[in-house]
Amino acid sequence: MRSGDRKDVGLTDEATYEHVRSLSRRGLLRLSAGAGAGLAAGAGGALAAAPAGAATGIVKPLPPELFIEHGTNAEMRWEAMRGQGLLTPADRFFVRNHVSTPLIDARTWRLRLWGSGLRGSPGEDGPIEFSYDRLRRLPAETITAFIECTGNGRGFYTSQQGQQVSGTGWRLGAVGVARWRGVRLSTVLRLAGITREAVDILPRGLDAEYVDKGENLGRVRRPLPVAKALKDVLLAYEMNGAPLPPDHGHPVRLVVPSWTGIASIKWLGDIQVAAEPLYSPWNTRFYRLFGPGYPQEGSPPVTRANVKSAFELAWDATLPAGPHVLRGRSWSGNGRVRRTEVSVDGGATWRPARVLDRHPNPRGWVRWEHPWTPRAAGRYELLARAADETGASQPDTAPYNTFGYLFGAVVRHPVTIA
Ligand SMILES: Nc1nc2c(c(=O)[nH]1)N[C@H]1C(S)=C(S)[C@@H](COP(=O)(O)O)O[C@H]1N2
Ligand SMILES: [Mo]
Repeated sequence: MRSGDRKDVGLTDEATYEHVRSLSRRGLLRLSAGAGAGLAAGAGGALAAAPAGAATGIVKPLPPELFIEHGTNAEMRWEAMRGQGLLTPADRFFVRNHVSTPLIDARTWRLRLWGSGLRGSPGEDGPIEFSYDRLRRLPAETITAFIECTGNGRGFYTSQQGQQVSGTGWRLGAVGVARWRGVRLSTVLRLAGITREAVDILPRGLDAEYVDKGENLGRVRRPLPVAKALKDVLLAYEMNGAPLPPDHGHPVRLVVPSWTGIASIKWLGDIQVAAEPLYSPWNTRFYRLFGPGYPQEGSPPVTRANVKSAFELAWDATLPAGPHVLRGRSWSGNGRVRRTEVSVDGGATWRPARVLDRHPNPRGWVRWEHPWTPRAAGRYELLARAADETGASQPDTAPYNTFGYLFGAVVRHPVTIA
């Protein structure tokens, strides 16, 4: 479907998103009586308990030189990207699990689409199901895109700004770039008979129900506006040329380019397609900005990732004296990174870094380097700050929000010259 059908008037920015949702809410209230059968769809595949890493629930090995464990999550150490190409290999890609990695058999797995925003295919009654084989026979597309947790960098609210926030205290390693291959979500939505009245979809994972402080919130699911769903979202079954690994959503996950990681639902089981706005704890209670300066119900749901930069260097690294080439990467959910600057003196002076990627991928990251010959032994703070094609750049401090989302400020990276 051409996105023109639904006038793609920047529906992917938060304010417009919220506006359109409230309009359709008003228009559709009268239609939604009796729409309470919302959670009718069951699990779409056989589940087995993963022989997961003892405490984390993550299947792949988490060698300490590549990862920092945080409860059920694992953060990539940035020195693990040094010497790598554009992509983050799956063996070091961060994992963010609300619960734990399920093992799903692709042969019995089904993706089910249902809801008031579908007309249904001719001759089909009720929900429409796609097997793994059927998805793989549909036209395939490959994209290179980052996935980044909304809370990436959260730890710096506390360590750099002295603020208390709740959530995993990531440094900058909750991001990775991969080559994803799959079917466009728009292809599948069209085959399922999406109507012009559809406003939101609700993709839901097959991982176990998420219990938050004793309260069962059900399976991980987060509404996505139809405009974004039809624009550039992929139902991915491959990562970097291999079948999706269990921890990253096998057999099929969403990849929602440029938006923060929670949109990219893993272990996809079903997708509700609705002619009315949809809600779940993941777009009401979480993944909005709360705190002073925000309304009681929070900001509109977080959508795009913000601008960030990281050095491919251990945290608190000790380096020998002598000439070095500092390397790093910058990325933004707003589009292409235009420039990155580096400071080796704690932010007193800045020099442009040399960007290595001639044609930056607006959904990926750019690599850059900066030669550095420290004058003396001792402690240094290295800083990198980027600006993207919209002019957005990295401030000295990140505006506070209670969950510590979207830490976009310049990170002060300590190193010692021996
Ligand atoms: N089903 C399901 N999907 C999910 C999650 C989850 O816990 N369950 N976590 C989300 C979050 S918060 C992030 S940041 C990304 C992380 O993707 P990755 O583990 O492949 O890096 O997956 C998203 N999709
Ligand atoms: Mo996340």
